[in-house]
Amino acid sequence: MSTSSHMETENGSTNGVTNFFDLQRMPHIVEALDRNQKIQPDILHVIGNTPLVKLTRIPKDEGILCDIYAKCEFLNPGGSVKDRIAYRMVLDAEQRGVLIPGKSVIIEPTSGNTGIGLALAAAVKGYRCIIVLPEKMSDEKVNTLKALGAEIVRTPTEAASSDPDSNIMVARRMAKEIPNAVVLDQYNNPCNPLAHYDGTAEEILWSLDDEVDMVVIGAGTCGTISGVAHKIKERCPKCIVVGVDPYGSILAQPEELNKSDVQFYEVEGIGYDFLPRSLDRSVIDKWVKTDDHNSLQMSRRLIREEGLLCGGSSGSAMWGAIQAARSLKAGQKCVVLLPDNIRNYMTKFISDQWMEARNFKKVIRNDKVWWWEHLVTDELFQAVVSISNKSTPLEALDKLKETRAPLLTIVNDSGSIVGVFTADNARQRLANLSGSINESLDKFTVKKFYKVDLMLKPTLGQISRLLDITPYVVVVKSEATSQIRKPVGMITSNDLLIYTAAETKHLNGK
Ligand code: P1T
Repeated sequence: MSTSSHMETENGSTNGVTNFFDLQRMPHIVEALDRNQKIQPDILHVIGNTPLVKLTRIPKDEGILCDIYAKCEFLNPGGSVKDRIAYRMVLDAEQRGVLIPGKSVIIEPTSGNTGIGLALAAAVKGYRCIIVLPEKMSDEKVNTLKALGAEIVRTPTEAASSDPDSNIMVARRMAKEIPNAVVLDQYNNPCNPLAHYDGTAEEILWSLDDEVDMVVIGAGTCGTISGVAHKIKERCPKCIVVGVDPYGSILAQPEELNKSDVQFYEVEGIGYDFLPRSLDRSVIDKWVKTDDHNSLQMSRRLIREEGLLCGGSSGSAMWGAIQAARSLKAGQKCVVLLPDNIRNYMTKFISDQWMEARNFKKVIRNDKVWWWEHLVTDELFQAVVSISNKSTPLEALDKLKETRAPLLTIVNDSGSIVGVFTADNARQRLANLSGSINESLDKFTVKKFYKVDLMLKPTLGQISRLLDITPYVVVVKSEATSQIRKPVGMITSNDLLIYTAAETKHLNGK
C-alpha cells in the first residue's frame, strides 16, 4: 500500500511546508480569472471560475439592507464546490508521485460530493476509484458516482466517525487491504483549504474588487471556510467570516462537546462529530446554527424565487446569511456560498411529499376528494406480522412464506419497531450487494421506511401523499411515557382504494 503522507503523518504539507495553515508559503495554482478560453483540454479544466450572482428577491423580502451575492459552486462540472479540492488533491498527489495513473486506486470517505469530484478526475485520468459513504447520502449521488465508474461502499449513518463501521474507518481499512490504494484524505490534506485559498477566495475578491464585508459558508471538512477565510483576511481584514453548522454537529461549539449533541439531521455535507484538521477556528468570526426545516425551506426558496438550482446545504448557508447580514448596512456586501446542485436531491427535498413526510412543509389540502381530512381508523389498515430483531434472515424468510404477508415488522425486546423486512430488499441484498443469508438480520433490515403514529391522528390525505413516494406505510402506536412505538398495521394504495370505495358506496346509500 502507498498512502498519501497527509493521512498517516503530522507532516501534511506540500513541498516541505510543515505548518498546515501556512497557505501563503505553499506552491500556488491560481487560474486566470476569465472565462474567455475557447476550448478546454478536458472537463477538469472547467472546475472553478463559478459566477457570483446578486440575489434580488429573498434579501428584500427578509428586510436585509446590504447586498447579498451567491457564489454558485453548484455550477461546477461535478455539481459541487468539492470538485475543486478533489482535482487539487489529485494533482498534488500525482506531482509528489503518490498517485500513479493506471496503477493507484483512489479510496475516499466522503458525504458524496468529494467522491463525485474524485470519480470525475478518476474517469478522465483513468484511475480505479472506490467511494465510501454513509447510508444517509442520496441515491442520486450514488447513481452519479456509479455512472462515473466509481465503486461504492455504504456505511451505517449512525456510526460515529471513530467507530470501526464509519466511512472514515472503513476507507482506512480498505486502503490497507487493497494494493496501491491511496486515501487522499480531505480531512487532513492541506490541498483542501489551499484549493479555496487559491481559487474560490481569489474569484470572490476579484468579482467584488476586494471589497467584501461578510462571507457566509457552511462547515463540513471546513476546507472551504478555512481556505477562503485565510485569503480574505489577508486582503480584506475587516471582512466578517461566518460559519454555518447544523444542530447535531459539534463544529461550532467543540468546547461544549456533549455526546447527546451529536444527532441525526437531513442536510448532507455539513456538520461533524469531530474536528477535522482542515478547520482553522481562528479565522472564523461567528457561527450560526441551523436546522433542517429552515435550511430546506430556504433551499426551495433559492430555487423558486432566485432560480438557483442548488442543494440543501445552500439553504443552510443562505438562512445563516440572513441571520448574520442583519448587522450590515446598505451598500455593504455579503457573499454566501452555495455548495451543491439540485441534482443530488431530486427524490429528497425537491419532492413536496418528502418534505411533508418530515413536517418540513404542510400537507397540501385536496378539496376534490371527500376523504382527504378523514382520520385513519383500524378498518383501513391490514394487520402486520412482527419478528424479533434477534431472528435470523432465514427465519424471517420462513415467516414471510408461512404468512404470505407483504412485509414483516422487526421489533426489539420492548416491542418497539426497529425496521422492516421485505422480500424486495432481501433479494436486492443477495443479488446486487453479494450479501449472504447467513449475515445478521440487521443487514437485511430496511431502516428508511415511512410510518404514521395513530396517536398523532394521521389523515387519509397524509397517507395518500406518503403512498406517492413509498409502496407501504407502517402504522405504529406510540406510548405517551416512553419511546416505544408498537407496529399495529400497514397501508398500501390497495387498502386506501378499497376502504374509500366502500365508504363512497356507503355514503351513496348503495
Ligand atoms: O467540506 P467543506 O469544505 O466544509 O464543505 C462543506 C459542504 C457543504 N455542502 C455540501 C453539499 C458538501 O458536500 C460539503 C462537503 N462535502 C464533503 C465533505 C464531501 O465529502 O463531499
